[in-house]
Amino acid sequence: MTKRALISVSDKTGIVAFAEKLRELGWEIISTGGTKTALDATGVTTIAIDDVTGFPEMMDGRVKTLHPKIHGGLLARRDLDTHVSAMKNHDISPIDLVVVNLYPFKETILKPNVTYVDAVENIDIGGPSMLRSAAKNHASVTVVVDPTDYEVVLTELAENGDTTYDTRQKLAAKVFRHTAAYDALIAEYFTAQVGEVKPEKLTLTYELKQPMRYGENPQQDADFYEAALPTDYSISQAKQLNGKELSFNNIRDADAAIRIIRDFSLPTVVALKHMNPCGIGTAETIETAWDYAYEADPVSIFGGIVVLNREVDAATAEKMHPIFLEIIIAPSYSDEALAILTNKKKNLRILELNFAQQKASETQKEVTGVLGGLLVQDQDTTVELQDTWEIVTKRQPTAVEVEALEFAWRSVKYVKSNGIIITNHHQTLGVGPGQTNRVASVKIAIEQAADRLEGAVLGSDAFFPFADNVEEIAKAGIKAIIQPGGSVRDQDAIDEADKHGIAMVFTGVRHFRH
Ligand code: 93A
Repeated sequence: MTKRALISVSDKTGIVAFAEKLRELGWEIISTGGTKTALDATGVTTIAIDDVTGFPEMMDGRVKTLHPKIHGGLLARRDLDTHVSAMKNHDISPIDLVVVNLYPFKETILKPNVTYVDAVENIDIGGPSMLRSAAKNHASVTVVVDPTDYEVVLTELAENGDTTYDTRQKLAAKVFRHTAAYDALIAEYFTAQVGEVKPEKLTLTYELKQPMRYGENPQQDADFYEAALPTDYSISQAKQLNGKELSFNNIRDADAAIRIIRDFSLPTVVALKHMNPCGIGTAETIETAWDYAYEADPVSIFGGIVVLNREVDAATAEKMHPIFLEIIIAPSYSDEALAILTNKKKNLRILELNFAQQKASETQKEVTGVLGGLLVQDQDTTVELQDTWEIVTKRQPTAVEVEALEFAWRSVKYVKSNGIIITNHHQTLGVGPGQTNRVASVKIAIEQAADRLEGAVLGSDAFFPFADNVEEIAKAGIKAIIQPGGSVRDQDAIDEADKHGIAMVFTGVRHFRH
């Protein structure tokens, strides 16, 4: 019996060549309006869908293939007499191959001025139905949703007259992934439209962006998936101008760095290692900001990630060039700067990022994997105003100290907990990240800031559980502290600060980062 294919595609890439070959192999082709027009124009003979269903395409194409003559032909089990006789009784012919790709819903909602009506109209119903019918019946039916699979199907048909079961099963799995993701995106869009904040099912869609050589360690396989609707201010959207492919650790570090710098509007440079900032500098010019960030810790920056929030100029590039860095990220680079940075550094990863979308990136949910689940939270992007600060000690901070405390508070937010930072008003001086007790973090930060403690202030991401922290801070000669407060022993810390003439500010906001 003559084999029949149904072709109905929005993305018409490669479809003519595919259909021509199919005809050469003796197949009949049924097709829908636009697809038929495209094929007919090139001389490929096809059967109109109306001639199969006995109905015209109607309601602006909303109903064209949704018919028992189509779905019966796709779903009927060829190995069951009852199904075969049902086909016979109702004059249904089997369909052995389905080639469908769907209305471009994602492309439609990405259009700048898309209307709700247009988005809804681009929800494909008939296409996914055919894909799902064919995929369910993959025992007998071949289903192709991706033009890159045309070749393997044609090869098998040419060689054996049919596809292998193995191929059909793989194609069916791909179809269910495809329709699931298609629906998930529609669900995401609708959920956002109705403003549902805690949907009972989470339908996030991610697409394979980059298979990686390995994960956090060489023994771990890894891949990079990007959100179907990524924000511009994200590592997956950054343009790589130079260097090796980003690794798993690169991507995480780069992501951490671009989050930190969002909190700084003046020319700022953030240097980062292993998810912790190791140097942050703010100045009138990006060149001086680089100096500050570099001098903050010239040891840790080695092999680090550097993000700058202004165009990189030649002078800054000259200073960065001798330092071994893994990644540089900036909104732009002057031609001269790029030439300097890439000179003899073919491995240095240089990324260009759209900083205009910084704010938009803040609304995206933060997703953390745990065994058996996902934790979803807002990003820690609370706007904090100085007028909500409470000065809890006898001594008030000086104006210069207030400026430094403000810088410290912004900088400590992304230090891993327990996080301690020592800064002046434009530069970090000591970072104490990730210790299992707070006093250990204090000691690390003090040791690093060492001979630069004159006029320095200290920030702590969470309250001091004991006064011992303040004792250590006093010993170092630091005169101003900023921390959330909220411990049952707050008074002990305040008393200790008063004893040493230290000014202490409570912000009331905690910034754990684990
Ligand atoms: O509007 S639909 O949901 N109703 C249908 O019955 C139907 N059948 C096929 N969309 C339908 N399609 C889709 O039309 C296919 O998935 C494909 O994307 C598109 C091809 O239309 P044309 O051949 O007219 O360009």
